Amino acid sequence: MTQQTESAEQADGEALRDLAVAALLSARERTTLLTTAVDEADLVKQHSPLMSPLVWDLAHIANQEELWLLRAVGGRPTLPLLDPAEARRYGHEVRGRVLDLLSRFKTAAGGRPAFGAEIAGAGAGFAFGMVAQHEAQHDETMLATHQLRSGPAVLSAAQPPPAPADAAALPAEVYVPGGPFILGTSVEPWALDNERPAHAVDLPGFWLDTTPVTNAAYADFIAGGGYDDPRLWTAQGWAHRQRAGLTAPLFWEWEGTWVRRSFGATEPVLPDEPVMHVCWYEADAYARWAGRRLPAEAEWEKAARWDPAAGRSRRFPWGDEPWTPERANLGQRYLRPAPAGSYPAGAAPSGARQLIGDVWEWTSSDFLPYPGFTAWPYKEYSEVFFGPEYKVLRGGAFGVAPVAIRGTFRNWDYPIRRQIFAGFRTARSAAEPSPGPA
Ligand code: AVJ
Ligand code: FE
Repeated sequence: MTQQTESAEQADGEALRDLAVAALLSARERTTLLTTAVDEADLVKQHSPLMSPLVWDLAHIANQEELWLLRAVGGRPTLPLLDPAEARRYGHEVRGRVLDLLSRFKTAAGGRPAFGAEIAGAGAGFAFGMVAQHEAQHDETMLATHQLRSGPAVLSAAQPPPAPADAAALPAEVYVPGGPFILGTSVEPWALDNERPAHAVDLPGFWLDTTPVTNAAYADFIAGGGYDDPRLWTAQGWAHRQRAGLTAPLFWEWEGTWVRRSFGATEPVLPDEPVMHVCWYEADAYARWAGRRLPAEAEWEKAARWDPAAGRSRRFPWGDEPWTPERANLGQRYLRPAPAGSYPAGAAPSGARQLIGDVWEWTSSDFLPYPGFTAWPYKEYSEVFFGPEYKVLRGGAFGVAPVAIRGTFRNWDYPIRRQIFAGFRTARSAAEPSPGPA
């Protein structure tokens, strides 16, 4: 076996500093928009028992930034409940001091920044990358709060372009050959603790859907009685389906045809758009109905990162270069996923599309530590969540900022969760490449 490697495109300290500044400013721009699109009463209101008021996210973002960038890592001050004006003032003050700190940044000997928390194998400046990702994650959480609130639309965005000409002719599935590959990373500078360390995993060959499962395909599952057949569901899934009265994705309504609520507007369900707002149990039942299964997390990452020709794992499906708007639907530029088959420039070597962006993808895997995991910089980021009660999601959605997603990124949630921007694709095992069903 040849030595497997992961690509190590280590940016130098100055470049990472500039990336941190850009990611912090971009996240704050989005935070500001999400918290000024509604009035003050709306900011302090709890729109759903599932979500905090938006003002909580606002103050929490500033509090984490102060804790990790302006104080020594350690004691966590309790956050007083702030009103919107206080929360804004606090965020502004913390950010001013952080930008001041970054502007006084000096590159230390060896090209490493002179400050910032160190993590084994990662460059310094990690704390800044972590804080930028944290704010971006809460921007996605706040977007989910916006989707749950009632009342007229307050957010607007352009429509994603129609699917490219070749989308209709794409094969339904792509083959990912068997063999070992490198899962996780030890070189990605801002990879979080749960993505580390890089390690070899040997997988049998498998087939994976070329694109996420569409609304049209999911509507067939509903029309075919998928919600009424307990044989398609796990025991826990069926119990949940019964208890919660699930009959369709969250936000869907039947009005002689399927319509859905999207950020305050009611619209037809678009047939070729990836399905979203389904829980893990629904995704798992659909896959069984289709005679398939959810991909394991390692399968998803192999399909997204492994370059068989080069014998190494890429940072992203398209290669090692950073995201560009042609490569994936990220950053809340559109407030919906793009049609299935979009983003040919973001395709993986296997030919799979839209692995990054559009919708989070449920995997069959529980959220567990990789061999050699070390909690960093605090156990509450990942470690306290490891275990069978959480399922792993991969790839990020249209609401995720580019700084907060990469081929190794791991998200997790309860299998009943539906308000997140999650869909899925399906897989099947196969030892040898052979034509899949039409
Ligand atoms: C990684 C999305 C599960 O929102 O609970 C935000 C990210 N951690 N603040 C979450 C996070 C701390 C986390 N998820
Ligand atoms: Fe947080």
